[in-house]
Amino acid sequence: MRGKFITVEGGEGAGKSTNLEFIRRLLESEGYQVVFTREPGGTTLGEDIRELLLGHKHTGMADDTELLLIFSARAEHLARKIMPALEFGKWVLCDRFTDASYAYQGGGRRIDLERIRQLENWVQGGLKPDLTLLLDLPVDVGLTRAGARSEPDRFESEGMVFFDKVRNSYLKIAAAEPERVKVVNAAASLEEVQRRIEMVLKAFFRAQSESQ
Ligand code: Z5A
Repeated sequence: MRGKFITVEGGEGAGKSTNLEFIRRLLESEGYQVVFTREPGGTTLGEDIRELLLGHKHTGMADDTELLLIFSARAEHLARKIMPALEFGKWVLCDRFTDASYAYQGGGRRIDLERIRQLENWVQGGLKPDLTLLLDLPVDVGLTRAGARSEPDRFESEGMVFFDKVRNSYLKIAAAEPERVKVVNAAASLEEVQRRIEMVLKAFFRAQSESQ
């Protein structure tokens, strides 16, 4: 049986890295084989593209270039890693996916959403995550958390207005697809965030076993 595809999304400092390991352990404790990966990246070629996107060598790259690089990395990721794993029955846990393109390139950079949809259809051919956890928190809280870390990358160097647009885009996606996208209040304590994540995942596991 085909595996399930779970993605985790959120703005700056939302706690994706902090919670991904927790999610992986929950999936493994249910007996699923998990492939853990990220975007942009996930393959050798994809990680090279990630360096181009996040590094400061190409500051000021055209918005369309950015979008096309992201979807190039995604095409490679799907062909080499995600699809083979799902077809083998493994569960794929991915740190960001196409919702991030709608939020950052669509919302943040104001690229026409229809263009993004065309690329999504071309590259993914109908594949969507089965479940997306959206870690949501006010932009200023996230930036304060993220600010405590190392040198900002090319995206992290954007300002409040950009991240507000990103957050609003993510929330619009969640409102449009409530079955797939589950919003978790990431401004809460880590214990509370993980309690909510666990509730969402347990409900998802139950739905899987009922549908078998
Ligand atoms: N991007 C794009 O534009 N388009 C696309 O299609 C895709 C991506 C796929 C790389 O993402 C960039 O790519 C991203 C968008 C763009 N740009 N940005 N920015 P990334 O996922 O690698 O980078 P990131 O968003 O900066 O994620 P991160 O660095 O891994 O941050 P995080 O995972 O959200 O946060 P964290 O490191 O887990 O937590 C931040 C701090 O908060 C840390 O000190 C934690 O200990 C603390 N924390 C976490 N949770 C809590 C709670 N609950 N309470 C208190 N403190 C907490």
